Amino acid sequence: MISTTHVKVLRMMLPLLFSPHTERDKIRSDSRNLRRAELAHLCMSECRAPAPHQGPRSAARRVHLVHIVADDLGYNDLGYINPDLVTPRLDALARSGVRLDTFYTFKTCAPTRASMLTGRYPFRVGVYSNQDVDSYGVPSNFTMAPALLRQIGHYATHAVGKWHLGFRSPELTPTWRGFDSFFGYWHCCSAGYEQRRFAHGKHWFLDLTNATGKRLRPALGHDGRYSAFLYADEASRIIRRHNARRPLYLYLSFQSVHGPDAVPSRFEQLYAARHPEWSAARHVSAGMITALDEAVGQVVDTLMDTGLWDNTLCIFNSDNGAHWGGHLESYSNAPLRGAKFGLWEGGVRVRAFLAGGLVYAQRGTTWNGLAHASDLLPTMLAAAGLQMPADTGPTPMDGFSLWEAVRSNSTSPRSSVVHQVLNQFNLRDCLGADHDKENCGAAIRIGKYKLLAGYPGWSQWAGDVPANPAWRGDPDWQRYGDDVHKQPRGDGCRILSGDDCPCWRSACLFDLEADPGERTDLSRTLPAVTRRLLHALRDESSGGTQGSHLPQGRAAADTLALERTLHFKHAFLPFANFSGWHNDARASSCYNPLTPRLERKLQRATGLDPAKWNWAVSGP
Ligand SMILES: [Ca+2]
Repeated sequence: MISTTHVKVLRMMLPLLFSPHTERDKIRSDSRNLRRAELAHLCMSECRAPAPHQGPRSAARRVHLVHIVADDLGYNDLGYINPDLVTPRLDALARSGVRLDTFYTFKTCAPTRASMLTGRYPFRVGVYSNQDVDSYGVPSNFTMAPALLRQIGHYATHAVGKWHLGFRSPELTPTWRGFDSFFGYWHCCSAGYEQRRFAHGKHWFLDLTNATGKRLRPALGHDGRYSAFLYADEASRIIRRHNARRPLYLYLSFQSVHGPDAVPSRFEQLYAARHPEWSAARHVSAGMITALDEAVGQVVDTLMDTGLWDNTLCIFNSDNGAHWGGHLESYSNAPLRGAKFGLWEGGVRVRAFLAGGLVYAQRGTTWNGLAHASDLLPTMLAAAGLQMPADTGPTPMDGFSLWEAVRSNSTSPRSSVVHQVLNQFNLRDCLGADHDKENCGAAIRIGKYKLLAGYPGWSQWAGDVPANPAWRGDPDWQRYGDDVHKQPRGDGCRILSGDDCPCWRSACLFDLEADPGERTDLSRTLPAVTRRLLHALRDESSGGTQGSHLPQGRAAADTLALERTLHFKHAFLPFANFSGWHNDARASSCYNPLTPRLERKLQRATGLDPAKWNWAVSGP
């Protein structure tokens, strides 16, 4: 129930008192950023732009589904948008497929992933923030994409890379959610070369698991391999071993280009040679994007070499916008406003495209229809010729199939996007002792209008490449460092008083067709539109699902896992035998390599025997 306090706060956050912005700068067109021909020589494997030998295949045939997710990739951070960047393979894929020009995600990782795999808005599955899956996960009474595809399409289902949808109890992990196999990490933040998660000071654990069915093994011996190629190699291995007579669903979720920033030197050197005027940090971050590009190219090559590509729908998207904290000269959402962790377009509007033989007839087109991460599951099913079952969970499906609209280049079936709601579940977090501003905002887009209420996140237009040198001396940015869980402090927003917070005392309204950079607040100019969107947002806010909503009987296991984890000083540990992974005495810094020698010492110190770590319980 909503308490009196919550009602008061809702009233405070959503008053119809308007204070328009006066800026009327026009957004820059990104058409200027057509990729330069001079980069063509950098194409690996002759930029194998997929060119199917035949037209689109019948959905009745085996349709392979390959979903490639980049982490924190900025809106301005692909070569076909920004010619400063070298991404020949992704450019070729986008140009040989259908670019989704108005594609939205959530503002952070886990909720977007919840949407992609359940077909619902994150709040509809109880995931309001990353913290919701740190503590719990997507409730197991929602059927995820791999389980659906396995049940109704007899798909082989494999997940590689980042999970970040719960690991506290086995029912929350990939191979209990319908994947035949999983090779990757449970949590939010692995690293380029070291597959482990740093948590709370000096405590760390290895976060790389190799799961087949209900058998889970720690994936040892991979430290030192760069994550993009580690996961591309695993994806390629799965593709090569796949029996092509069966449809394949591959969910490939890269660690790239999430921090910490690290990349093989050849990528860094590429940019050092091309852009000596850039900082060393920028050489690394740009190199990470090019490494991602090469890894995606490797996977596509394997799909082509094995003959699967011609009957594949390949989806590529980022999970949220780029963040700039600690990366002052790195990633860019230009010309959009804001960044990851925020509800401005820079946090939630990302690059996405469809590729593969299934979109052969539409190759080279851009589809401008409104699209959201929750649409990907219904779209995949439609592309595969499968009917969505009636019962896939306790809340309604939010996603729409975009398949026919994309194929016919017609209007989107979607007319609105709910970016975030405000209800007792996320207000509880934002009014807590920590006053977590990140959870104190809501936003909705209906047609061309977008309304933001509460705290929308860091509210500037930064991230152009190269970064504004003036920021380098900003102490707020300096302090921000690499803590990706906090907003830059430079926004001046004092949330309890509402001072200097755009959209806090009065909701903001923007016309995204005329003003995609969200520079001109129209809330006073168009009060009727503002009221309509406020009412819609309030209606949606009443439909949220409680976080930590776990089915009865599962909650006990989850609570146990959480308690045991807390016992180990908040180190995020897998649910099974995690005492064996605790080694705080030997870990002195965040990302020290887990060398074979350290690995052996760890095993001796803990009695860990990976061969005995196979742990299975009865599945659902
Ligand atoms: Ca992310």
